[in-house]
Amino acid sequence: MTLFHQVREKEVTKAIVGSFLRQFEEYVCSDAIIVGGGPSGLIAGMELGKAGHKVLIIERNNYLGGGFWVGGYFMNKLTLRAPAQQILDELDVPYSVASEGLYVADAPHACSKLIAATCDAGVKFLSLTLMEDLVVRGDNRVAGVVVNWSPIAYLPKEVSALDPIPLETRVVIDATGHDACVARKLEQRGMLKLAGEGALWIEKSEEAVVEHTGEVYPGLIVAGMAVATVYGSPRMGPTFGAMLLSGKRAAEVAIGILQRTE
Ligand code: 48F
Repeated sequence: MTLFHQVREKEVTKAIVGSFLRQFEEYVCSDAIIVGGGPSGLIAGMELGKAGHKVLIIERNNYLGGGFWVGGYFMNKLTLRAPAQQILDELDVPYSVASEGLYVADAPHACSKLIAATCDAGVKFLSLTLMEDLVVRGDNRVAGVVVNWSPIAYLPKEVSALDPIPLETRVVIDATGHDACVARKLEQRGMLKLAGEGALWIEKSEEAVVEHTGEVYPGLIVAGMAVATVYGSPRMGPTFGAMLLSGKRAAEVAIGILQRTE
């Protein structure tokens, strides 16, 4: 008599491979692909998932959460200004009042709740997956992303010449943070001009990020710090309210596009 049910090794491997491949095949085509699993990308995915859309988040790291795990200076504390604490309430994340209109939460608690809520909304993930390029057809509309395994980027050139694969979607959200990697791909081809983010100024930055969150090119929405890089607004430092509100706005814009293009 053993504690666990008897299962052979080959069954374990088949369960992993089968489950991954079934999901991968299903998400070769989706309603929305979000590149970047940081706070803005996760919130955008959660809202799109809750609205019933088929969403895939592409994340180059082997973990989700981006800068939301560590907060400022690796101190594992997140600050948010009102009214963004309402999103912590929605996620059931505890926080304390630091001063009037300023709130502090434990980063691991907030990040793990946000990831769980995004999973609960039905969003799927491809981690250790790098967005290498975009699919843009003759109608000048972003229609998908081109991905490869992240470790490919760290291999010597002689062995890294492995073709990536394309995934089709109806709308792409660039939530890659300060690098704005997706928008950058369009800039490299002269299809978009990125202003580059300005020096740190929290109040101005948060307002500007939320205000400018939207479609920058047909089929491509920018969210989170990628917005500052595209529009040249100040960087914001260790405060996260605008990331959450920007993610929500990105989802609203995406839902509008999905309704228009049905
Ligand atoms: O950097 P990140 O957390 O972006 P965000 O949602 O939030 C920014 C804040 O964390 C913070 C800040 C404001 O308080 O200044 O920095 O805008 O998450 C971006 C995610 O995108 C992934 C990256 O690993 C990270 O998890 N990423 C970046 N480039 C790629 C990518 C790529 N080419 N392919 C796949 N994932």
